[in-house]
Amino acid sequence: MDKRAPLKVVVVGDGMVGKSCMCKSFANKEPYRNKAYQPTISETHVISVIVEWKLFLIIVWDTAGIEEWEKLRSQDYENTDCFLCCYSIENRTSFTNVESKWIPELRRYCPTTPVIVLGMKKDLRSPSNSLISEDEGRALVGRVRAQGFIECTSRSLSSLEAVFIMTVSTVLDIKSRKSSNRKSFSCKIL
Ligand SMILES: Nc1nc2c(ncn2[C@@H]2O[C@H](COP(=O)(O)OP(=O)(O)O)[C@@H](O)[C@H]2O)c(=O)[nH]1
Ligand SMILES: [Mg+2]
Repeated sequence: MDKRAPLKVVVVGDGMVGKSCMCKSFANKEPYRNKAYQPTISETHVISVIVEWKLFLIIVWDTAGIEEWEKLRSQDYENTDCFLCCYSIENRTSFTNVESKWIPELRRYCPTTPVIVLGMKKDLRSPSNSLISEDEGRALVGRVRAQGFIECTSRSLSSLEAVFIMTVSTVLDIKSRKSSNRKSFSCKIL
């Protein structure tokens, strides 16, 4: 196995959308089961994922979603390889905040760093409810020009694995495209 530096991935989005459950479930390789809600200040997890038969390590930074803490959050953004910008499919405010708050904040600090939008808690969708649809998610992603979109649930490790495979693939893809002109896309805060 060749040695490569771990990727830095920062997870943002409104509080209660499921960011911490996703990070903890995938780091511990244990799907989420109902547990008491624990607010996060800032926490990191090391996770591993195999892409194209190679092992990648990712340091995942789980941030606090509280509005007044933007200054604190943005200190975590430096040298980020990819952002995961989360909403919950059962919370429309968290969905609209992706476009009105989170993406503008990420672009302000890190204009060239890739962003993948995640529709969380997809286990809650059923034929009888009218939660935010996958098509609405895709339309949002087109408007904000994010690099990727996927719906997931912390109740299924395979759905979380798909998130981190997409993350690594996005970073590798952009790295290989940018290496020709030697421009860095990871976040530098000046
Ligand atoms: N149904 C469902 N509930 C979830 C899922 N992930 C988290 N939750 C619930 O959402 C609450 C908030 O999750 P948490 O990860 O702490 O959200 P955060 O504030 O974004 O970090 C948890 O206590 C769970 O009850 C999920 O994938 N499916
Ligand atoms: Mg949290």
